[in-house]
Amino acid sequence: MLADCGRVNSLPDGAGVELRGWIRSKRHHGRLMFIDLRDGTGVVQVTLKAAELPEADFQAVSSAGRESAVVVWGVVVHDPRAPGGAEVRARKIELLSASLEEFPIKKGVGPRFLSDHRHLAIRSPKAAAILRFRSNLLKSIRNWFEREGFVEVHCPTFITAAVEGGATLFEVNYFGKKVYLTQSVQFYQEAAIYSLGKVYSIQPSFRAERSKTRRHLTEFWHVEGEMAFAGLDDLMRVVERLVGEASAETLENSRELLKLLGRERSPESVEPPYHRVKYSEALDILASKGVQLEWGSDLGADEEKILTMEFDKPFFLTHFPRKAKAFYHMPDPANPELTLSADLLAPEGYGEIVGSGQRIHDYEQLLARIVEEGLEPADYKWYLDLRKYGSVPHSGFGLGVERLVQWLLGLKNIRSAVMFPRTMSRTYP
Ligand code: NSS
Repeated sequence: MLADCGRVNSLPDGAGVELRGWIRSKRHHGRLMFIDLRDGTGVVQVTLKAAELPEADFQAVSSAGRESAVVVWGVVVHDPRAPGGAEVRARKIELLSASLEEFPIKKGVGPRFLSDHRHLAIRSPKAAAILRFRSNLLKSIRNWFEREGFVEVHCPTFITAAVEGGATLFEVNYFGKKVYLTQSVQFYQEAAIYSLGKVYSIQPSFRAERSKTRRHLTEFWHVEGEMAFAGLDDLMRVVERLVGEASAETLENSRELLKLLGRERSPESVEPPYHRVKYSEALDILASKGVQLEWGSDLGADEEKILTMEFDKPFFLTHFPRKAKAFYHMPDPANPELTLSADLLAPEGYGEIVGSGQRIHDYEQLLARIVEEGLEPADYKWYLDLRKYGSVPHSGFGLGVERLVQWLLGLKNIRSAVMFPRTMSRTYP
C-alpha cells in the first residue's frame, strides 16, 4: 500500500507499505542504518538491517547523500522510541536518484545563505509546515467568502493610477507607455459591486517599499473584499468574522503543524468580537506610555508596536484623520477631519493586518478630494464614473496574507511566511 511518511503512525502494526520520498538524514551503526524519510506530509524513521534486505540495496543506499530520492517497501512497527511513535522496517529499498553533491543546507549556515538557497531550504519540515499552514488558511478564507455569498473576481495587475499613493508604485514599461503594478484591486472591486453585490479577490499586490522591516514585502498576497450598501459598522463585523472564523478554523485544522513548529495559539485567542479604538483614544494611550504623536500623523512601526502591546487579541483602530489616509476614504459626517476607516491591528507587537473603510460614494465629494490631494481627475475618470450611476454607500477591506500568517505563527520575519519572498534587496531565487 502506498503510504504517506507523515501518516505511518496511524497505520496498524505489521501493515505493509510503500513509501516514496527523500533522505533527510541517515545514521549508520555498522550493518544497521536509520533513515529519516521525508515526503511533504512529514518525516518517518526507516530502519534498514543489512540481513533483512538485498545486499545491493543496502550498499546503494549506504553511499547515498542527503536528499537522495528513494522508494522503500517495508512493514510498520509501532515503537515508542521512534520519533512519531512508529517506524518502517525496510524489506527492499530502491535508490531512484542519488544527490549529485552534498546538500548545501546544514546546521549552522546563516540567514543570508538560507535566503540565497530558499529553493532548497523550503524542503525543511518547518518551512513546509508554514507553507501548509498558509494553504490551510487560504482554504478557510475562501470557504468563508463562499459561505457568505461573496463572488470571486479577478482583477488586472497592470494599472494606470495609484490606489494607495504614488510613493510605492512600481513602474512598468508597457510598449513604451508608463503603467504601474497594482497596489490593491479595490477600485476594480468597487466597479464589480454594481454588477455582483459582494465580491472578493485573492491575488498579489505590489509596493515599492523602501523600508527594510520584518513586516514589509514588495510583493504580497492580498485578500480583498468589497460590499455594496455597507457602512463602517457592517464592514468591521465582516472583517472580524472573516479574520476570527477563518483563523480559528485554520488553527483547529493545523494542530499537528503547530506542534511541529513549537507554536501554541488557541482558536479562542482569535475569537471576535474585537475592540474598537478610535484614533484619538490611541493617541491618549500612547501619551500615557510617554509617546507623543502629533494629531494627524499616521502611526509609525514603533507607535504601532507600543500600542499593540496593550492588547491580547486583534483590535480595530478607527476614525483616522483625513490627512493620514488615501483620498477615497469617506469623511466622518460627525467630524469631516476624520474618516470612516478602520485598520485591524494584531496584538503583541505585530501591528496592522487589515486596512479598511467606507468609500466616498458622492461624485462631487470624491472629485473635491482628488483635487485636494493634488491628483489628476483625468487619471481617475472611470473611478469617478462609478459615482454617476446609482452610486450607493459601500465599504471594503484588504488583508495581507503574509501579515496574518506571521502573527498567527509568531514568525519573527514576514519572509518566512512566503515561499519565495520579494523585498527591496531580494528578487532571487
Ligand atoms: O494599504 S492597505 O492598508 N489598504 C489597501 O490597500 C486598500 N486599498 C485595501 C482595500 O480596502 N481593498 O493594505 C492592506 C493590507 C495591510 O493591512 C497589510 O496587511 C497588507 O495589505 N500590506 C502589506 N503586506 C506586506 N508587505 C507590504 N508592503 C504591505 N502593504 C500592505
